[in-house]
Amino acid sequence: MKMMMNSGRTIKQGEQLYYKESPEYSEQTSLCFIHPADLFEIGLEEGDNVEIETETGITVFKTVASPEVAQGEVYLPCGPHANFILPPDTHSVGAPDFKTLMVEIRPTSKEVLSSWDLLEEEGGIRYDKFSNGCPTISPEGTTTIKDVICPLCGCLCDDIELTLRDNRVVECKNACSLGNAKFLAKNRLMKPIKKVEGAWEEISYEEAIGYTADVLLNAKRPLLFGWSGTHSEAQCVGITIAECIGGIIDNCSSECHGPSIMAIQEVGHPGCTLGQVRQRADVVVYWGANPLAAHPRHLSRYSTYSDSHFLENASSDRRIIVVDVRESETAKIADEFIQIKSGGDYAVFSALRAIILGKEGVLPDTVAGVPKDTLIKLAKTLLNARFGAFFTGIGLTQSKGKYKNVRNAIELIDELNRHTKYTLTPMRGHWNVNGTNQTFTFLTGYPYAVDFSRGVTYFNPGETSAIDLLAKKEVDVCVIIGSDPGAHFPRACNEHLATIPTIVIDPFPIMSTAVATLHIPVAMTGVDAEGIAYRMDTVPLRVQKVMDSTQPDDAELLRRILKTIQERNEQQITAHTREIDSQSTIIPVDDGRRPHQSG
Ligand SMILES: Nc1nc2c(c(=O)[nH]1)N[C@H]1C(S)=C(S)[C@@H](COP(=O)(O)OP(=O)(O)OC[C@H]3O[C@@H](n4cnc5c(=O)[nH]c(N)nc54)[C@H](O)[C@@H]3O)O[C@H]1N2
Ligand SMILES: Nc1nc2c(c(=O)[nH]1)N[C@H]1C(S)=C(S)[C@@H](COP(=O)(O)OP(=O)(O)OC[C@H]3O[C@@H](n4cnc5c(=O)[nH]c(N)nc54)[C@H](O)[C@@H]3O)O[C@H]1N2
Ligand code: SF4
Ligand SMILES: [Mo]
Repeated sequence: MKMMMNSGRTIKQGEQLYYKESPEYSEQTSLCFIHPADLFEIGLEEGDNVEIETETGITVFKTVASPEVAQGEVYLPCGPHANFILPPDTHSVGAPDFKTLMVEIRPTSKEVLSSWDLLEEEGGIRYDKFSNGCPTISPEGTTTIKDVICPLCGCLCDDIELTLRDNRVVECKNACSLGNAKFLAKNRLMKPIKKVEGAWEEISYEEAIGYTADVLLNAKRPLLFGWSGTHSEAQCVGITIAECIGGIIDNCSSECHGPSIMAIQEVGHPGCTLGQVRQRADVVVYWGANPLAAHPRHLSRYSTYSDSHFLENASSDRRIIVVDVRESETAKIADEFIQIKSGGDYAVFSALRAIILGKEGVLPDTVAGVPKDTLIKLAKTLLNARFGAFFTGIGLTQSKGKYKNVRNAIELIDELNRHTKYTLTPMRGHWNVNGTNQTFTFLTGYPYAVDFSRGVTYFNPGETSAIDLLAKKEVDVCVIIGSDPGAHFPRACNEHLATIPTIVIDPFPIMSTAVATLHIPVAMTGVDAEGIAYRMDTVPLRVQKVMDSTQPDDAELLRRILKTIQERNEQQITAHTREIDSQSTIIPVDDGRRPHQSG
């Protein structure tokens, strides 16, 4: 049966992000949420397996009956299983069709594969020698530290309380289950590991740094990708390396909220701080975002459940509206849920703009599955706000229309601002993905996908963005830092990563480790490393460390790689110059050849 695939966050998938080697992670990423009527039509019961096929791949998922999902659609958790069947085409924006892809679904008696199995099919080799080691050093006895910042999602909650004992975080208070799972994660990688003849061998940091510098120096089209999972000081060193080697540097926004940035570049950003939303907003709209699974404390700290300086009965006075293609967890607790057809956002924004302009007569009876009356009622609610806040998710940037959806959302905000006060904030995913856009922009002029190969910066999502470059096999060396394409990129990208020198810099063994030639472990920001991160509303916060580390942090490691590149580059230039000098004594300059052409 042909169905529409939508993929995204679930709370349980998120709880396993720092346990990707575990069977529980594979269990969570291989689920297929499907409407009971569709299950019946395929002739299956909940829990039976299905095979999902696209032009790119085929793999097995376990069904979960979910009346929340629209008939004719399936919802897959974000992870290696969904991406095993995902074509890498990004339609020139950098982000593939994570949320709108036609797939073929049929019953199967085959078993679900583990994430490691999938990565091995993509050309990788699993890493499963866990020592349960611990590179952190806590103070003697038991220590409790308050007001710690959670380095997981763009909310950067700053009220976490951690208890440390025996070099580990042993208790975590106030965080949601995602933050909690990250703070308590244990399987850190203890030493750099290198793939030698198909097996993993431990090597020294010095050797790892030398290898990285060498391959980067000799690369023709090196890509440095990730950066959302590290602090901004490290991002700045990374940009310097990219410039030094004439490489490309890209960050996770190219596959995430990059399209939101493209829209903002076109029509501006009516933003505000989260504090303003908390104190003033009486209408909050989550559009294509599901914070209960992806930013679990957003509602209690800034919207639905938070108190407010200016609203007397904040939780009852505030109206929460959710627009999604399925009845997500957040939709269930909203005052109003508008269910639209997949990819129908652009039309719905246009319809709302028309209504607000007094042109509702031009509208048909339904727009993208939403009755006209519902839209008129929604427009009234929006107009009646004293302060309205839109939070837009990747349901807009990764579905049909991509950046144009966000552009139209901003233009709706513009329209509403003729009548009352409205703002829009993208629900930035990683804890420092917004930081990547700040550092990239202030150092290079562009927010992501920056190509230094021309000697000046060049930015063209769809051409200089990571998924496009890898899928076209353009990259000959890749450094992955603070990101896990092994779990989150379409399979074609991983298949290419497995054929080139790929260096992973990450505190944990991750899915990308499988396709890497070298993995260098580092201290983890927010636990044993510190630095600046930018919250989703662009407020910079200093993420503190709570323990010392026996490993370098990202900034330090990258500085050492940069220094080695500069030294070896110097040596190569000196050797090259010496060669030219010696040849120029042999080759007469007046024979028409410039000395360096002979070298
Ligand atoms: N649990 C968990 N939390 C995370 C992460 C994680 O991996 N796991 N990752 C973090 C990251 S990187 C990010 S970017 C954020 C993302 O956070 P969100 O933006 O909330 O991301 P998703 O859950 O992928 O998608 C949001 C919603 O878009 C809906 N959607 C799909 N298609 C359409 C459409 O055509 N129109 C509309 N209006 N909606 C549509 C989906 O049904 C889904 O409910 O989460 C962050 N937090
Ligand atoms: N099917 C499907 N696929 C998707 C999506 C989808 O909706 N559906 N969403 C896409 C989106 S929006 C995104 S952003 C990506 C997910 O984006 P990824 O970047 O792949 O997300 P994570 O797996 O959380 O990777 C973060 C990494 O940072 C590491 N890390 C944590 N702290 C530190 C540190 O201090 N230093 C370093 N060096 N590393 C650190 C963690 O160990 C982890 O490996 O997935 C994309 N893929
Ligand atoms: S909402 Fe985000 S920042 Fe806050 S505790 Fe949860 S994961 Fe951490
Ligand atoms: Mo993201």
